Amino acid sequence: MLDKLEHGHIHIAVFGRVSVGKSALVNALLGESRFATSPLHGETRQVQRGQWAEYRDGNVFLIDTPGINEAGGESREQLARDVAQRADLVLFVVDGDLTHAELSALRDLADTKRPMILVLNKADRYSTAERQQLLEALRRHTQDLIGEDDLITTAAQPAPQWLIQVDADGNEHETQRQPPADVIALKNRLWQILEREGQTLAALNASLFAGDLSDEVAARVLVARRTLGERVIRTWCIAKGVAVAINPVPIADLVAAAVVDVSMVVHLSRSYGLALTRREAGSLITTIGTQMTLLMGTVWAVHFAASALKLGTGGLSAVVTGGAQGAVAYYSTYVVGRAAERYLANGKSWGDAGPRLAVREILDSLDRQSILDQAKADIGARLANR
Ligand SMILES: Nc1nc2c(ncn2[C@@H]2O[C@H](COP(=O)(O)OP(=O)(O)O)[C@@H](O)[C@H]2O)c(=O)[nH]1
Ligand SMILES: [Mg+2]
Repeated sequence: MLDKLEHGHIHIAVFGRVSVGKSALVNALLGESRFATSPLHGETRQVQRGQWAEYRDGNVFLIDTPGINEAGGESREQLARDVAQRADLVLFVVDGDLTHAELSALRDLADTKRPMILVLNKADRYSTAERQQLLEALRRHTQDLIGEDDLITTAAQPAPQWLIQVDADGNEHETQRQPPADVIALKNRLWQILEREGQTLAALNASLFAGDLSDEVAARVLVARRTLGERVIRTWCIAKGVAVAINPVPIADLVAAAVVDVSMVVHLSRSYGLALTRREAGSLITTIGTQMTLLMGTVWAVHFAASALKLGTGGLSAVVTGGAQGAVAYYSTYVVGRAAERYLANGKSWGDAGPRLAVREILDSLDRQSILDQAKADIGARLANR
């Protein structure tokens, strides 16, 4: 069930003329140079015999395409068809007003009813006034094809700037500065479209959405993560509660408990785009567990006493004790999950206050009795199903 929740792949493809910056754009979205870009100086516009290239980021697949050229209408149509077939979402990239070839390809793609964003790249090459004019022209030419919010400007790989500095002795030094890429508006729009298409859960563990989003979008990403997080935690809690309830050997309870908690934290970390190894998850749980033992020693004492009791008695009473013990196990996993989630939401940090305060706040915010009741009901329902 958890795997299902996570799956649902999203394919995002770039489409456009050769050298408008498709590969650069995909790199900028990923924040790393995954695809080769090629500076084509002057008028040498030979068609790159580039291959389709694909990179997986969580459940999001970014697809780079070789690019269309001005001639060869047939191959252009073929490429448009192929892209539409493979992509759930198309980024149509241009670096100026539309050429005839681009407009006709845009029409072909629009016909396939895929969500499409028209990206005006190389924004750094234009002054503000020029950019405004270009956007107006693009809007006019694509009125019936592209929604108003789906026209976005980017600077995927802005041209380097030369700075001339004069030192104390009057010597000139030339230094080169690489301005950062600007694709934030595009990322924000991407998230909005995925949200609209109901694909946020699948998009969550893509590092694409881990970083520099607008505050508003970042807040919505966080809410989507919480929803997923709560579901992940609840499911693992039930798994652990049931495992403990039906397991007659106390030492095995403890081993199962550790395995389940580690799996849960690893799963949570992936949905936060901050994948932890099992070892890291284990040490995070140790930290949380230490604070829990300090703060609610009695609950743990009950847990272990019940564990011991279960070994001594048999039959029906074991099941009853097992149920209660399972509920306690469920509760402890719930607290571990919530604490781990807070640590992840905070960018893998406890913040200044440290783990002690975080765990205390979580314990204070939870209604223990209602969680234990919920646990008994959930575990009871699963046991009845067997
Ligand atoms: N000035 C400027 N140049 C860019 C930008 N994006 C890409 N380029 C340059 O455009 C050229 C072609 O880029 P590339 O990504 O290989 O284009 P593709 O053929 O569409 O994949 C490269 O020299 C890039 O450095 C940008 O935002 N601003
Ligand atoms: Mg390319």
